[in-house]
Amino acid sequence: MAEAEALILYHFEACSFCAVVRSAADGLGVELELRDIRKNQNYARELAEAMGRMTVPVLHIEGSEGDEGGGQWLPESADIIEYLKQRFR
Ligand SMILES: N[C@@H](CCC(=O)N[C@@H](CS)C(=O)NCC(=O)O)C(=O)O
Repeated sequence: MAEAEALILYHFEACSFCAVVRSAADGLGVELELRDIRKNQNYARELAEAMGRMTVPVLHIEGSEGDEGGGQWLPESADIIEYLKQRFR
């Protein structure tokens, strides 16, 4: 992972799609910063501002190479898992 890169998962505990992503990340040994949108209104606001909707999971890839600010926001559990597998398997 690039030095200043952060992988941030917007999620909430009871969300089954989020659980699948958390479990896949665990299995790959990838540490995600978890932002629970039901426990923290600031996280909910960040997600709404970035995505225009509140569907989780969403992976925010912050500070990646070539990033011109804002990072990349990746929705859809299957796409997030595929991204993690491509990078970390
Ligand atoms: N196809 C999506 C489905 C995600 C989904 O349905 N998430 C639910 C929680 S488990 C959700 O955020 N629902 C609230 C909403 O869409 O506003 C995925 O696989 O990530």
